[in-house]
Amino acid sequence: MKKQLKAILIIIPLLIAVAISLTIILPYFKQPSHPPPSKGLVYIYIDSSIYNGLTSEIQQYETDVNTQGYDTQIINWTSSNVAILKQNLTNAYPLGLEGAVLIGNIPHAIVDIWGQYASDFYLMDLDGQWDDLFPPYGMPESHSNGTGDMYPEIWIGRINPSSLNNLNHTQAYKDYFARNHAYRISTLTRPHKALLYIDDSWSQWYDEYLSNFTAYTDIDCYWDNSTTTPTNYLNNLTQNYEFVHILVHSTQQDHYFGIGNPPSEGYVNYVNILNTNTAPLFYNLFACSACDFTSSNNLGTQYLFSNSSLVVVGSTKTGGMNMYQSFYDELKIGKIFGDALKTWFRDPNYGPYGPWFSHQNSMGMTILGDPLLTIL
Ligand SMILES: [Ca+2]
Ligand SMILES: [Ca+2]
Repeated sequence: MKKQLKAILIIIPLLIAVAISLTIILPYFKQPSHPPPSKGLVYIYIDSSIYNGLTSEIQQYETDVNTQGYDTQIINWTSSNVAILKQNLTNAYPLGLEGAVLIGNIPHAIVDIWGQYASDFYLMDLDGQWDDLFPPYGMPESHSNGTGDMYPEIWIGRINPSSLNNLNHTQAYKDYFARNHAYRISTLTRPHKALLYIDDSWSQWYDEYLSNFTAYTDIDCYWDNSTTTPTNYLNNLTQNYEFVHILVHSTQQDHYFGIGNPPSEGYVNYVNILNTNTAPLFYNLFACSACDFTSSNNLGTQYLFSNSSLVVVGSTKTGGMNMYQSFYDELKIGKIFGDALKTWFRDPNYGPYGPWFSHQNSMGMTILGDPLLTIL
């Protein structure tokens, strides 16, 4: 018995020691878990003249986009030639390019299709044909399928405060990237609530707009003609909304409320946006030319570099996103802004194959801000 007891007393600690050792050692022999497949490739172009001042911001941004699941490439860009930029994007498409973020003065195309305007759609449609047929050369007048189609293959977003003469550009970049990171790590948040603001010319269809705004269930909708005024709108911009969609007449620098020119209810201009303590994070401006980023102090850029703003969707020309369910259906399920806009372009009611009026209204669509963000 004594021998047996001795043996047990020796074996038990031995077994315990082996068990402890195995729990420490075994994990090292486990098959490494596979990382999730990449969501694709994102090119981050940065204007070489501002790169050195923003290296830590760009590094953080790239890390955040990697964390989101994308492969990235930072491209220190010097050329002012938009054709070279487009070739660069076209070359990357077979490598899995999903889209590009353009930071600073990265070239843009001017097209001459239903007016002359800056077109980021030109950079998004990589396999369609854009023909420059008539002088002045340098502005395509014709968009066709070519050997591909007229749909966008990739998305584009611009982060560039340089059209504004009323704030410090370096600080504007730093603030933008700080809040972009803050949003991504959930230290910048808003209640999941939206403002739908419909001025007089569109108010009769308010119920359709409201039903198309599918990304939100909690929506404050203003559509009564005498309620929708500059003062009321600016006051609403200080409220704690996550998203604002506005339908209002506009130029690059002024929203026109009411009817006529001068507008019966007055203006909201870029100075008003600059001086308002805006709270929302995201804007969709159905407001002609408000996102013409080539125009000094354009409204879209002013919204983007105000307070907490992260993304402004709008048009560089007349039009914008009129009916919009396909866009908001995508945002609702957590798609990024870039993909949501790409899907909207494929909606048979809008985009390049839609009826001519919707088609021409969609040609100037652009994203100011980070196209990789989601509302979820
Ligand atoms: Ca295409
Ligand atoms: Ca009104």
